[in-house]
Amino acid sequence: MYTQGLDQKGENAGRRLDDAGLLAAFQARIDAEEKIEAKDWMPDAYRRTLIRQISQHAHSEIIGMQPEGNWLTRAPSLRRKAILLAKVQDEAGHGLYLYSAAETLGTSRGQMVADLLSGKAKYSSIFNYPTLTWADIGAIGWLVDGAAIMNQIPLCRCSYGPYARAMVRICKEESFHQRQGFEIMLMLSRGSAEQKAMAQDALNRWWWPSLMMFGPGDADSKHSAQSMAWKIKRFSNDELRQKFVDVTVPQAEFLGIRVPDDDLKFNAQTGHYEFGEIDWQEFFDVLAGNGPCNRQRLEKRQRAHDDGAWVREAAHAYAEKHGQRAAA
Ligand code: BYC
Repeated sequence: MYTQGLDQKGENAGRRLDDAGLLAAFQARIDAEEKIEAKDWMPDAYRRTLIRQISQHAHSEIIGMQPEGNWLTRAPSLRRKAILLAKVQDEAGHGLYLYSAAETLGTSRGQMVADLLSGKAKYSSIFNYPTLTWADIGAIGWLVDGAAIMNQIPLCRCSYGPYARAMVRICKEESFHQRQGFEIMLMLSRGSAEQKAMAQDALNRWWWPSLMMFGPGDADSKHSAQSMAWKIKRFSNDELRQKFVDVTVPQAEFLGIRVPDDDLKFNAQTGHYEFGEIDWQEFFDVLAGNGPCNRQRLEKRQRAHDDGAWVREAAHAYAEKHGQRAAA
């Protein structure tokens, strides 16, 4: 491949070509829908953008285990417990594929975890809200995984190969997650008056934070234009949010529960639902670390990291022993 060829000729050969030429060749590959691979030349900003986005995505999967894990011991039946356990384990797996994809860009797992624990790296705003009732587990699967799929299916076509390939499997699993969430909501909404009220209350609390998952509005999204030119993102934040609303409102109607938005209405001319103003102040507060559960989430993650120190030490010792044996 052209850019791999550049790498093979060594750094100095690369330096002789001017940056503009390299950038133009890189963009031409993107425009031709070629996948960029780990050893290919790429602009530093492309590498940094991907490390930022993929590591934030990985952290979201790992922190996302907490609100759901909260209900593992209180799931209403053995069947529900087994399903939820499988889902939470899937999220851990997603985190691991994504950390691996980010590592191909030259960062290390240790560095990414350190950035998460120090508060430097972000994770999805949605996981800073509490899971107060069992219906929240249904709402997370239905809405949060539903929003995740809407955002992540286009990432299967992301220009960076390792990220795009990781997303294929993740999306298949998210699809199962979304359905299990919807099925919980269906059971509750067809159940007793108390169960239906619980489903409604969960929708009331999770609707707006789910819309915030797609990120700030396009006018305030500082990374979107460049990420779309690089085909990391294929749709803007607002486009994906609109698609999510259009798909999800009829599902709420099917469940017989009400989306908590007085301004929500279907526009027959555009074929889209119009919806009310998102409370962006709440979103930016959560991003700044002041959501209902930010501190709790990071403290718990830090404790788990400390408790796992012996596992990491044992793994290092084992790898070292094996390395010595192989060398001998
Ligand atoms: N939460 O310029 P923008 C899951 C930040 S996991 C927190 O639009 P971009 C699941 C953004 O990072 C779901 N921060 O950024 C797991 C940037 O800040 P910095 C996670 C947010 O990157 C377990 C600033 O705001 N999914 O589904 O172009 C159980 C400006 O934003 C958020 C992914 O990570 C947010 N919601 O677009 C169940 C998908 N939104 O870094 C489910 C991959 C924005 O400059 N990520 N920010 O300080 C993406 O697709 C994009 O990164 C985003 C944001 C659409 C999220």
